[in-house]
Amino acid sequence: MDRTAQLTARCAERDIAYDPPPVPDALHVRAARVLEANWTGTSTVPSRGLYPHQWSWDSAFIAIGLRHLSPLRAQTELETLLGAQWGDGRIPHIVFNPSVPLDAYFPSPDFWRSSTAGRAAGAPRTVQTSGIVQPPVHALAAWLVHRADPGLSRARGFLTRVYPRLAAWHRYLLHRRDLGGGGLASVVHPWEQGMDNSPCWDAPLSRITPAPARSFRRADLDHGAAEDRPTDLDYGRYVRLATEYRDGGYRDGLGGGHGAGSGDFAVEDPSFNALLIASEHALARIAEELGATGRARHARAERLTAALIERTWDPAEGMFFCRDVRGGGLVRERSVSGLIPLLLPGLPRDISAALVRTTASEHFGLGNSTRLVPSYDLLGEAFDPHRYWRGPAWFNTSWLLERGLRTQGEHRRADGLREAVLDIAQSSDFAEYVDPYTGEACGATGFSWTAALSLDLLHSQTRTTAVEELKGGDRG
Ligand code: 9WN
Repeated sequence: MDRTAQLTARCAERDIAYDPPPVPDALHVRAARVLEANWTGTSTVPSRGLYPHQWSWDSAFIAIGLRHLSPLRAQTELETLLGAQWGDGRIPHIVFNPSVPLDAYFPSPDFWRSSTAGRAAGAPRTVQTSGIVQPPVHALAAWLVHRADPGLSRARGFLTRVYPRLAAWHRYLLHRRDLGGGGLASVVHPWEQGMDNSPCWDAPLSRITPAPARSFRRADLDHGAAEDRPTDLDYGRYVRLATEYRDGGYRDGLGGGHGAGSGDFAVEDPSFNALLIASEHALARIAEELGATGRARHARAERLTAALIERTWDPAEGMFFCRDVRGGGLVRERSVSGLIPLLLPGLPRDISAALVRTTASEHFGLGNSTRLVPSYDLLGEAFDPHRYWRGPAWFNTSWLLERGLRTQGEHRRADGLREAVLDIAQSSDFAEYVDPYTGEACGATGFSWTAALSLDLLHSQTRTTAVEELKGGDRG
């Protein structure tokens, strides 16, 4: 008989009710353990084996969950990342841990050579980083982390210190990365958007000559099954683009010379820009908390929402699509990226209703054929339920969709998605990604953002949304 049963029996003998102490939720305990195991002292690795450094958007998602365990650690997570910001405002997609052997991850610091090749762009001297970026979830994360413990945040001057860096980051994206000239930010490498081998990149990438396979050695295949990962051909193209960007001094813009930023691959992606808009709303709230006005930033967020609709919304398909800035035109591949604008409070009613219908349609199966929304169209020619971003469901996109459905008032659908996330996170041992039909684990387990975002859903009131927290007053 366990201790609770013994105490219950003893109390029953004396005719008194036994009121057991609150038992911490098993999911909470297990998720906290994952984040503890992946904590390095100043930041959290996405996964001990596969990704042994700090990643940019991973850290933002991780901080959003960590705030429920330790607001101080959540602040530190973001401050460590921002400490590696470049002079031109970019936040690098990887901050390398110098104590990790070079061959543990490819491309390693000696490939990126940030402190030399990135000198003109203001790369830091003392820390080695990559030279590309990832989606701007950071201001949103900083605001949510502040809200978890405003007293601690104010005492440490957290927002005062991060605000100028976050503002410079958004300036970089809005000015240096407006490669299409329509007000949106472009990504210049598939790794920048974070959904590395999404079928959305197939057409724009087909213009890139792959680097020879013998010129590099992949480290990811030491940890993951080849059939769950991008192909060698994909990697050849990733390496070519990154090499050219580096050899061009990580310069951005159309101006002459070589470099990915100057030409070959430039795409306006709906989720990258939706996250920029949500983060711009968050920056407005941060400015207000610091005693300034957030009006100009809220207005900019509204203008960006209008630009996103104008440049990437397809009313006939009820979907946002990527815009291939170099090839011209929309890339008509349905990716989960095109559903993420659900997060935006300023979305016109007809667009949000159509987007919800698409999420529940046979292409994504929310609430019917799938357990979690796939990364890519179930009916698409390239769909593969196990290959990375070509079909599997991911937990960061599930969290964004859950928050997005609530933003649009779709609480019943959001409740179902929340339940599925919590259930599958636990049963898959916090997998990196899962089969969207069965929830079977793929890639790494003990994956940090899976643990962090499950914690956030567990702790967040189901009727509030990340974006509501942006609009509401300070309840801290
Ligand atoms: C390249 C760390 C990162 C995530 C990305 C995911 C994967 C890297 C890789 O892992 O990308 O940045 O080596 O495959 O696609 O979204 O941030 O978890």
